[in-house]
Amino acid sequence: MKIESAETVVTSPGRNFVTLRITTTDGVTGLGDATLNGRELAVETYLREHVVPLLIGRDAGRIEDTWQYLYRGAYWRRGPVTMAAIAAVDTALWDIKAKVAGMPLYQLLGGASRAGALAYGHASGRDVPELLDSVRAHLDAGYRAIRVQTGVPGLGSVYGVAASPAAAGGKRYDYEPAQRTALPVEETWDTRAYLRHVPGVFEAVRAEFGPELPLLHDGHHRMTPIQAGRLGRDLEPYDLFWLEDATPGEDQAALRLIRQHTTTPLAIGEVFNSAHDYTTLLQERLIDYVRSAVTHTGGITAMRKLLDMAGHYGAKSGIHGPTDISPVGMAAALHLDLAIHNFGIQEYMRHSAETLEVFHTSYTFQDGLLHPSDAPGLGVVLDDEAATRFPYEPAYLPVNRLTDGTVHDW
Ligand code: EZ4
Ligand code: CO
Repeated sequence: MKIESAETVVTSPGRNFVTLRITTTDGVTGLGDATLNGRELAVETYLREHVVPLLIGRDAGRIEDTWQYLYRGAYWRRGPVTMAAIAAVDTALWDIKAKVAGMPLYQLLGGASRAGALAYGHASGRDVPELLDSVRAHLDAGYRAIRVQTGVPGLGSVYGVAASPAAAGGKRYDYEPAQRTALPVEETWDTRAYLRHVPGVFEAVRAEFGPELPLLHDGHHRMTPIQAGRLGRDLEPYDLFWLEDATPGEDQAALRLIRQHTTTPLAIGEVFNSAHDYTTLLQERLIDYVRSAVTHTGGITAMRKLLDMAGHYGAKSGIHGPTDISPVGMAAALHLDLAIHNFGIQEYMRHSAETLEVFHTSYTFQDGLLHPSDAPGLGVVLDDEAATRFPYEPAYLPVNRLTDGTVHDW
């Protein structure tokens, strides 16, 4: 069975998505997610100009060989654009292989290791009362683990905190985490104000919801290692499931310093795109959870290897699953979540109704657990007619500056 054609589909049902569809000579189709938030067209061009011509006529069953051909053959290694493009090809070929086998993909990955994947949702509020309402709404929606983010007194909008519809001045994220603007929105940041505020927020959440509910927090790369060590220590009484992206992750040695100061579990890696980004972190046991996305890390093939490597060092999965991972990328994550031994948790921000008009999903969310379903392949269908109704619109993630104007991590 050979690859007869491959095409990219760019659509914006509430937010931008890039999808690759591969069709075989037998008429079997497979989908892969290639969405890179704010840089969508770079991946689409890379695929269309440099990858699709290489795929035509290849044996659709040779997934590992195709992965190595695209990775080693390009000479230029790694990087989010390249690895998202390879991920899309790899995921589409796994979708095809599982459809041909008549099985859900997780069966080809070794079968189910659990009933479903524990999911966490994003609760947020500009202040504590709004946050507590958001946590309650997530519990009512079935979530059994919750990420907690709040606004910081003295600062305006903070990334990761949903602005209410009432928020004025065009600052409202119409589809967080990106905004449909020709230029990125700029936000202001003050780490000392944040560090003073966050422990009290967790105190309030624990007081309201008790000790059992798993709570997570995302630092979004904004702290120095010593600041992160202090926050981790200050949060120890509230027993976090994890503190995510405390510092910019490419500085792997920074995690040593954080580890020396706190027993709060650490998660990192949503901006990584290769297992090589984790070697120090895993070998020295500096992290507890691996946050890579299937979409940005070379697909099912590369994620399976990365997660197996993490398992050898006692680390678990926490696959990235914001709404800028398409339903195709989410389904791919869920098949891995079900199959691997060292599953930790799955991020799950629900996609909008518009997104689900374009991507028909079969995965389920029940009693806090996600399941990829037993549909053959990934279990996602792309509706071309619906996709054309939502053309691409430029949209960007925000940029962060300190109060004196200095550009900062966010
Ligand atoms: O900011 O996916 O943990 N999840 C996150 C996400 C990321 C976005 C960036 O595109 O931090 O919301
Ligand atoms: Co994050």
